[in-house]
Amino acid sequence: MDFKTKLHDCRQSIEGAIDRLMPPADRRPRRLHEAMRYSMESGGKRLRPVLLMAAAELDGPAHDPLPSAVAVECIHSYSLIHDDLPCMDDGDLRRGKPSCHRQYDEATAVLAGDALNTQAFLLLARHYRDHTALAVELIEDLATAAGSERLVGGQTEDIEAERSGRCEAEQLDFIHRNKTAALISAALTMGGRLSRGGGSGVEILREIGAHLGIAYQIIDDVLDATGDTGTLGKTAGADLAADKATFVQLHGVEASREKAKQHTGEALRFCGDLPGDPAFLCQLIRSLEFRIQ
Ligand code: GRG
Repeated sequence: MDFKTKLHDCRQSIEGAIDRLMPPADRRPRRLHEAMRYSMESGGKRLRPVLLMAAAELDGPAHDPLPSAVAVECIHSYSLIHDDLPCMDDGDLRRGKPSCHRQYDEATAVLAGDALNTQAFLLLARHYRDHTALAVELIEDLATAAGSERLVGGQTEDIEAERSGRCEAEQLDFIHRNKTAALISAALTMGGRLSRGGGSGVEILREIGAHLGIAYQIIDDVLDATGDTGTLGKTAGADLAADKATFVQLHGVEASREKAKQHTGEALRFCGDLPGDPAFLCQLIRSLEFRIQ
């Protein structure tokens, strides 16, 4: 099967699982569940769940990876909802649509984010309860990546840097490693744990995620500086307008592209050490270097 078809099929199965595993929109309290689904179903690229599925199929999945894939997307969606809030980045547009607090209201958006955060761990506990050690490892991977030293920590330093108007290369690196790369790495390690090899490649997958996450963030910065709002589905030039420290602001567009290429190359080099067949994962990594949104 060619890469595009495989990617399309993979996304379809993730969309189907989101529909099955999220609380119905008409369940009480209705507005909250509608807002959760609004954000989960508003057409993101599904990068993290697709990476999880690709890692799970390295030696063939031993356990159903879809509940884990949805759990990772729940954390991602919650982080985007909260990032768009007026007290954070104050974003009006997400994936070409009004951001959650614009579509509903601020309180509903905060609560929808909170509920997606807990929904992630509920899915892991519920779907892997018969494999206790696996369930605990998955929960630990995701909680670590989403926690105060990683996703939330990265976001915290991002806000601090913006408020102080100062951001050195070391702090920008901390922000990228934690705000962006941590969840990408967790998606890969969780996928590895669900594959038949039972996580024999987990440490390699963690390294791949670290490089891929940095490359992904740098490309995101380049797109913010060079893309247009229609293509990106969010306000282009927002980082520059907010005078936000980004890789592009510190190093310029060309050096940023070169850095993204280096990290992509490192991620691909680590793929060579993985057990099983990493062909789909390698194709995914290559495709991300040339993404347009
Ligand atoms: C509020 C705890 C908390 C964290 C927010 C996710 C985030 C941290 C901030 C969003 C801003 C940003 C540029 C984050 C870097 C990660 C990133 C590139 C997010 C966008 O992910 P995509 O491109 O989005 O996978 P889609 O819409 O395709 O899901």
